[in-house]
Amino acid sequence: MLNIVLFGPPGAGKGTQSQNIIDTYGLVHLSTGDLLRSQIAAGTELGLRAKTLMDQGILVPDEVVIGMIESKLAENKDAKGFIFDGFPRTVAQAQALDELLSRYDTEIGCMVALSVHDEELTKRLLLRGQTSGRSDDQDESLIRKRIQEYNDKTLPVADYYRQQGKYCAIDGIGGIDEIFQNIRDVLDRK
Ligand code: B4P
Repeated sequence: MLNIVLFGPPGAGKGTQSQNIIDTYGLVHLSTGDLLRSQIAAGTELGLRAKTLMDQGILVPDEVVIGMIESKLAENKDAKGFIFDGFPRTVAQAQALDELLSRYDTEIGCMVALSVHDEELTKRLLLRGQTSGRSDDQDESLIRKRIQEYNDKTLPVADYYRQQGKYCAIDGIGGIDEIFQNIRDVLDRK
């Protein structure tokens, strides 16, 4: 079983490269951003609470996203492996993920960390905001808040996996295919 954490700041290319990884390796894609947006679209109470936070560029509480991942793992017991996209975003989420995976006698094989500088992130997200309808991509100050939230709360997650020898850095600047080739080189060694 191959379980991957795809890591990086907002706009680093996680969603984009997840699609390439799923197509090539047949893993189940678990994106907490997508799961939260489907709760919002369905108008659930969880979705309404999440939307208020997401529209301010703030992370949703750990217990909410951990609960969503717990359910998805239970629904996909026969999966070949998982790609976690946008999760874990805090060290508490990373610790919870280890515990959840241990219930299935498995663990994270590697963290693929995409690095992209802030100016490029802002440019990509504003561009996506012109067509995606995502309210969190349309306001530059909100994008700055998301990047700040990433630096404050999410970056320590990289150290968590680095200490376990599972951290692989990938340059997230360049063509989508070129970046994917570099990810493949890492994953094919796993
Ligand atoms: P997410 O949905 O995870 O949004 P994101 O960080 O913007 O990443 P995304 O995957 O969408 O963007 P990508 O880099 O692929 O989270 C949204 C919000 O949900 C968070 O702010 C938070 O509030 C909440 N949330 C989610 N998970 C949470 C958790 N675990 N805990 C707490 N809260 C959570 O792509 C961006 C753009 O760049 C695309 O338009 C793409 O086409 C483009 N792009 C990609 N690669 C490129 C390249 N190589 N060159 C040029 N452009 C490229």
